[in-house]
Amino acid sequence: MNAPLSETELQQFQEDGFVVKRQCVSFDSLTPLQKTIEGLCRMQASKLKKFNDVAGKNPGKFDADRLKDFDDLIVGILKRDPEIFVEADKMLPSAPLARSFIVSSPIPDIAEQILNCDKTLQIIQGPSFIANVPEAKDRLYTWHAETCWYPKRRRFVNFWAPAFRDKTPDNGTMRALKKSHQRAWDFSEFYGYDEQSEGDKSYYLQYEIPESELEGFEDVAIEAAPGDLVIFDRNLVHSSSVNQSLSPSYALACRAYDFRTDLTVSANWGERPYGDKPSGRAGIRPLDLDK
Ligand SMILES: O=C(O)CCC(=O)C(=O)O
Ligand SMILES: [Fe+2]
Repeated sequence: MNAPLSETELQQFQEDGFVVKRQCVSFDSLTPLQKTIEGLCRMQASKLKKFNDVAGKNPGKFDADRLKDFDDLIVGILKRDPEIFVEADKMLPSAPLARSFIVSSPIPDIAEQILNCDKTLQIIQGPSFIANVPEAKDRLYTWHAETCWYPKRRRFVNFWAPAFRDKTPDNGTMRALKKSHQRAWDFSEFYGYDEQSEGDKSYYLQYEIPESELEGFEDVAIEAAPGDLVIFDRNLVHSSSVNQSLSPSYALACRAYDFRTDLTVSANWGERPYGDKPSGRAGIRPLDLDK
């Protein structure tokens, strides 16, 4: 295997907890992935009468000049019936062109280099498709680390790639706290994003590391373009940010696991002793004293 990350990139990943590898994902695999996402979303929408207006369009006709059509489809579905999108996103990793996207990307080679785990033993989750809609907060994450979501997994690495348009500090990019991967993090659990949405189950579940614990870290808003790949440590503290532009922005997220040292025989990477249980969970709320 040729080492896909240079010495400098690897060192940056190890020291900062993340690195952006520029222009290493081919557009030849991003375009079919976009068609797949569009196709799955239209297929889902076609099952509901209320989506007659969007479902009829031919997904095969997509091209980059029609990004606006793609935006309208995704935003329309998310605003009117997010479950349609959520289920399409669950289908995505099993779609053949999404598998090709992973296989033709440098993700397995980078995972081999970082985890020292041969590709025959890697398990790759994703891609999942993250849409950040202007001004919407229901699909955003507050400060968290992936270790809190995958507590039974000891060795894995995260990948995040802008899809179909640039990610900028303005349009809802990922933020990362430099060098925050060097310690373990505790967290509080709640649904919502801010004070107004606290407890609202139509918002994401958060495993939030309170801001009061995060003082002193350098906060980096990732600036990246389609083709770039962000590689980040399982312990790195990161968050979404509100999209203040007029167009949605998109990202693809994947994780590569080495299951060899895990203390479980389960294939479910998301196995966790806590979660989203209806009872016995007193005090599920943000614990940030500033809020
Ligand atoms: O893109 C985002 O909004 C957050 C992404 C994230 O938390 C992740 O990929 O782990
Ligand atoms: Fe995350």
